[in-house]
Amino acid sequence: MSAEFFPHLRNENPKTALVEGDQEYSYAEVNARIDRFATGLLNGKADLEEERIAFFIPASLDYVTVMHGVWRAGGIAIPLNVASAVAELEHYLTCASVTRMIANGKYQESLRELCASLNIELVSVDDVLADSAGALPAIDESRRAMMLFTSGTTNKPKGVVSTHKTIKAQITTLIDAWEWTEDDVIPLFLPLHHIHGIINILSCGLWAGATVHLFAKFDIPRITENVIAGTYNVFMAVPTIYVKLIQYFETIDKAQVEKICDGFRDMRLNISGSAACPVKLFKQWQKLTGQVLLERYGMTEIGMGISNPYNGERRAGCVGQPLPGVQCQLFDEYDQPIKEEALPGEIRIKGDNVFLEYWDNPKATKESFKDGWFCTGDVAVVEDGYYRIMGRSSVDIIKSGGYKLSALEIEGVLLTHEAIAEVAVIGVEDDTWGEAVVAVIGLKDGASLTYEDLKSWCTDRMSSYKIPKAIKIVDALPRNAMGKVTKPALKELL
Ligand code: MLC
Ligand code: AMP
Repeated sequence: MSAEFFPHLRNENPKTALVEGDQEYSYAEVNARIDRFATGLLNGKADLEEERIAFFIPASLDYVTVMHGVWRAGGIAIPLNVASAVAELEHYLTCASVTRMIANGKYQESLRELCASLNIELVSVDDVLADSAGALPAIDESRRAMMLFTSGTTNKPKGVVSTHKTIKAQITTLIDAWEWTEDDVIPLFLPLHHIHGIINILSCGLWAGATVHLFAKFDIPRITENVIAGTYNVFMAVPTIYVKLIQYFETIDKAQVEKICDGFRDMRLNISGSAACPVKLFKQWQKLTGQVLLERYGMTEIGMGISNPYNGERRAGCVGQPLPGVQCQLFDEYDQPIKEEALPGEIRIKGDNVFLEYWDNPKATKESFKDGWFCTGDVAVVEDGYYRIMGRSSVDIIKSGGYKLSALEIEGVLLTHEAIAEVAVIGVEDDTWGEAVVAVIGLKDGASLTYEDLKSWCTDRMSSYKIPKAIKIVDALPRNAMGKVTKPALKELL
């Protein structure tokens, strides 16, 4: 990879890059370890030639080592969700034709059977690390670098492939727009299989020469302790995190709340994104902490597209304006660009920030572009120069806790339950999660089902955030004259 990538990751740089528990790692240490890992991956080869290497590792030095090691050795990095049910992983591994899987300890154990059945080599980070760094290939930035899985309007998630150039564009745009510097210190508690955690926090932080504090999960007491100590000056999260912080404030004493809020007040920037930030939440956060949340809009396929300004008016309920280098245009249902304000249309995006392709799926790739524009499926309107997101064009996409979920994927799993004859999954507005997953179920003749039974049945089959939070048993799902289930009508049943 060229030296222009992650310029602070150098052997001579003593600055702290990562903090993990009470361990600190300098850029020099991280860099040397990445080189050793890349060397071990190559194991004598000159270049991995886009071999797909998956990893099942929580936020840690090892995660960073593997991601960058794969990049430097010429592979495609596939970070997997460590909160996935193992049953969910088979699709990712087969879809991407993964040949090697990196996982440590208990994570490795949980994958042993699956990897053996798919003929995937399962190794730990230590197994791969070479004793010293060897020669690494020069990687052209047009080459594929990363594959992230995203749910869509189809049953199974698709692999979104970005190149080194895509990743560079996504990172450098944000570094300029949000004025990242080496002095920044940021906590990272979001999952590391999505761009919010990977690009906006971890990669921007490391590219800028900042310090990133790694947490395996959103550990409110530890994170707020550091907020009080003034450790962080930047904070980025999904709206649910701000809701959970406010809920936490209601459970602790007032003096402590004030200290935490003062810690936030002293930061240079608080960002919300990945799902709509309700105006009520924006105002509550401002009242508590003095911070005017900077809301921005993005997507796995494009990185960040639209953002409120770092300097200037941050408008509640709006996502701001297209970021520099990102072309953004609203289109009507006849594929005509909308030139006037106040008329809603689909957001379409062009620019170096846009992904290359859906892996092994030329049909889906082709269908998602029109005249070179990537069609996001999100509907927005421009008002007084600012974009406001109105929703998605598909009811089958649910955003819950910042996760994009496919109703069809969840329905597909639920339909394998022996008691369920038919099912429709919908997202229902929820103060904490944005939307909560609800399943409307028709049972087989003579069958019965309790919510608790279904929840425990789901636990081995899907990640916790996909499990329906409520079910409604009906005699038959409402259908229109064409015999199709009408999801909006379902909401009225609840
Ligand atoms: C978890 N639970 C949910 C839930 N998720 N309940 C309803 N809806 C959900 N979505 C339940 C669990 O089942 C469990 O219940 C309890 O909450 C605690 O689970 P947990 O996993 O410990 O939850 P928590 O750690 O509090 O998770 C909340 C969260 C997490 C906000 C930290 O959802 C999260 O990390 N979200 C961020 C996802 C993200 O990064 N998205 C960005 C995608 S990129 P019980 O009953 O078992 O106790 C993107 C592009 C862009 O969107 O623009 O950025
Ligand atoms: P993902 O595919 O998981 O990357 O999720 C991307 C989707 O999240 C977008 O297509 C939007 O629907 C949604 N999203 C991201 N940011 C915002 C925001 N600020 N407001 C509303 N929706 C958002």
